[in-house]
Amino acid sequence: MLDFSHERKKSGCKNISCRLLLLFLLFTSCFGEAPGPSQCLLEPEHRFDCAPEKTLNKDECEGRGCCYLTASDTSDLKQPSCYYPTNYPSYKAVNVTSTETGYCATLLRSTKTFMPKDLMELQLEVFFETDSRLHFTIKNPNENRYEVPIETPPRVRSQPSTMQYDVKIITDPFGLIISRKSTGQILLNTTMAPLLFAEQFIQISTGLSSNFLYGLGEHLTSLNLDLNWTTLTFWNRGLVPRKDTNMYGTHPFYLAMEKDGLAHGVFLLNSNAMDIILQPAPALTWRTIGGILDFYVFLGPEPKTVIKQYQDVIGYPFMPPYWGLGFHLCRWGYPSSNMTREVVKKMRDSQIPLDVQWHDIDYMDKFLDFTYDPDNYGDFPEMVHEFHEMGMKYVLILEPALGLPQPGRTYLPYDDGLRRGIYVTNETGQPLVGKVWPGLSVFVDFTNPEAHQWWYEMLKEFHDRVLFDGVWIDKNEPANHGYGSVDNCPDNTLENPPYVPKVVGDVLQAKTICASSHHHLSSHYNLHNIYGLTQAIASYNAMMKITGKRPFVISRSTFSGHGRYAGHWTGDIRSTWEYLYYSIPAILLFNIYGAPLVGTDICGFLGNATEELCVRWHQVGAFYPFMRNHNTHDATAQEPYVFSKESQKAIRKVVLRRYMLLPYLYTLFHKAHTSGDTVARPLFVEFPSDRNTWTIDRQFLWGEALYITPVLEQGKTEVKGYFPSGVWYDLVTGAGLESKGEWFTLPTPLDAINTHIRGGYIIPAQRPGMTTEETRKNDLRLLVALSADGSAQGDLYWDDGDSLDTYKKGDYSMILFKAQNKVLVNEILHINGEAEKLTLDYVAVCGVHAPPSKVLVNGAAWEDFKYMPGTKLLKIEKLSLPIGKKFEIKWS
Ligand code: MIG
Repeated sequence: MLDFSHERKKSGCKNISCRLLLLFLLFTSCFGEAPGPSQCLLEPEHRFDCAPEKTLNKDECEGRGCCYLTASDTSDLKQPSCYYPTNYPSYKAVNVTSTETGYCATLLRSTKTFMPKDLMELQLEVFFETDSRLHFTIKNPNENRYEVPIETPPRVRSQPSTMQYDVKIITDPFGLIISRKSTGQILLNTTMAPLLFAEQFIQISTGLSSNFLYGLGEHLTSLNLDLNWTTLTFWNRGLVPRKDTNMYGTHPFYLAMEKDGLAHGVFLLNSNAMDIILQPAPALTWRTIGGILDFYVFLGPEPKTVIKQYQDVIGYPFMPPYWGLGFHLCRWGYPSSNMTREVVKKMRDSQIPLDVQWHDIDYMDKFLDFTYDPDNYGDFPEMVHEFHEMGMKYVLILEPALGLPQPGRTYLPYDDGLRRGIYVTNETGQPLVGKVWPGLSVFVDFTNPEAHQWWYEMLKEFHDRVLFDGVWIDKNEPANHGYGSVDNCPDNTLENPPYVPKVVGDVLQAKTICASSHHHLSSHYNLHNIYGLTQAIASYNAMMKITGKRPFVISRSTFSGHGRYAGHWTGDIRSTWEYLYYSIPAILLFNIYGAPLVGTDICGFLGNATEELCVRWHQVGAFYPFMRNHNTHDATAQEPYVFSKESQKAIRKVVLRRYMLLPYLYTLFHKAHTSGDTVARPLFVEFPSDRNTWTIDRQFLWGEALYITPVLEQGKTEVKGYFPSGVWYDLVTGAGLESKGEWFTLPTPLDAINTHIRGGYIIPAQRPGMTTEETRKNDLRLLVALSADGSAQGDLYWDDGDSLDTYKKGDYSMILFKAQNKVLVNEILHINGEAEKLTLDYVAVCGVHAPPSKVLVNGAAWEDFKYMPGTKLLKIEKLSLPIGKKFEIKWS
């Protein structure tokens, strides 16, 4: 939830006023003194940029007390030409004291930096929150600065003896060194470069434990980040994703591998415009232009636990409705309700499952929220009703910007919002006016509780007319088609800060609203990056209240903690093979950020997708946690049915495979929701001690057990895939692949994608139907993948699929499956409701080495089994065993 009260957490430090102390410090160091040669003797990769805001010549650089390199010295590297000497003045820690929860110290600076308004006094507080979570803040003790208003856990003191970390405070110059007790590995070391903390410029650097770093999205990157002088910029922006630009979302969290396969994570809870600079030392610099330094360090020690510990702070993901995991279809440019009906009809005729039909802005009347086009969508409510009759759901788009009423027309939502004062305002206190789809538009301020109430009422009133099931919130960076506002922005330090992160367009106002515009909680300058999050929270809560069911919200803009309320799609990607590849790291990273319901537009959004690309993209997309095909209005159609019969067949095959696996996928979402697990999972998260996995991002897992190896290149009918040590069974044939941690070349014709079950696991599955509603009524299947020693296990979470808090209320079933010594049994941990109707029909056991002569089901001989000697697959059929009653299946 948003913390509207905006109260600061109480400081654990006694209010030691350090002003007195300041008097005793001698201001002897002289600003502008050139450093001596020895202080400039630093390896190129250890040089930290002393000219972040502009290029400096030698005199200017040395004038600010830094070391200068001529162009020829820097030509071969991307290292900075002006960098800090080793003795660049920083802060000094005084009054370092132990407190009830950690440490406390005052940080004093005696020499001003090149940035205006240095804070000469700061307060450091270190909190030992849990054994594996350390929290520290650096802020102004004399005046409150903006802090991100998201709810974070209360501070509980850890027992020092069980703490996994050691904290060292270096006093002069000030630095913090955090290390892992068990190995001595340094995890965070801020002594590599000076700390700067000015009114609008805060910078702190750390060394990194290895070159393997993950996170810091949203950016278009591979899974592990490139440390060769990379700048990652955070200022949410609606822009076609490109490398090296700020994008839709902000997640200032990274996970880092340590040399021995252990992992830790660091989260900077700060929502101001920011650059994070990676350099090959390896080192990282956070450079933000507001707020405070609010850091969390997670000790893991496994990647899995790091991710969970991060989510302990930002919140676990919401539980999506079951239908949300089905196939979704959308495009910009459905001209009418009748044409949309056609689309659904053609999908049905093609026998490809479809759960959710969507609409883009086409349904709206003059692009206004909460309206529909009376001419082309006059029977809009009826259309939605028909989709429901077919067992489908319906999702529509909404914008955070409201059009001003056209002359001579009224637009009640706007009037109501105006009356209630829920718009972002400008310098003069009037609603700020920008330009978006409807033309002149105002922006809803979702940091205002009144706006949440208004949003709920508007959605409710519209929902009374049109029974939509979910909402798609777009352009909530927020996007403005112009710069700042139609009345320009004032000239002040928020609009033109002394340092502007490397945003596209060079200014903060680029394609968004004025930085100094006002929100209920603070300035847009501070709140910009959480705009999408606040709209997601409002939408989630509104839908929950309206439907009384689990909300389904998909948002373009995101911030840390987003996954608690909504999912995400990765925006306006191009229909190219390159973007198909980038979709994999993108979905894996959002899973690491605790927002597992994520996908990219299947076949790509911009440009014309070729048939081959589209088939391959559906194959990958069938394994996105959120699966939607969406397209822009001026590209050629890419709904599955527009393609040849063979291509449709290939797409049908993979969508059916997804539907078959939904019980497993749903169980993974339950685990994400209740314990901060990932759904789509990078290989290294499961196999951290196998270094080969650390860079694998063309293959990925669902949970622990399902491994996906797609073709991502044009014209290829085979693919090279890495398989960690163990046995992996082909999901289709059941054939085992034994790996010692090797690369294999897998034949993969156009109608195939490789899916393997990891030996040792059991996957619950179901006979697929044309919708999730239909599928959920079908018999269950168990896919048993025996490990080398002949054992396996898995589980199933099941409930009604859309009620709120089923887990909390006990309205669910949780069933374990275990195979060992040629016996498969279930163990009923909890049974309630829907699962009582489910029956198990079919069991496939992979890795049965000797042909069984008999099968016993609950002690009685069973005739319906087949053994395939070639693949060592045992199929046991026609079981019809109630899943909620104990069973035992034996083969020998
Ligand atoms: O300015 O609503 O990312 O999915 O189709 C473009 C039209 C606005 C951007 C979204 C895209 C959507 C489009 N929107």
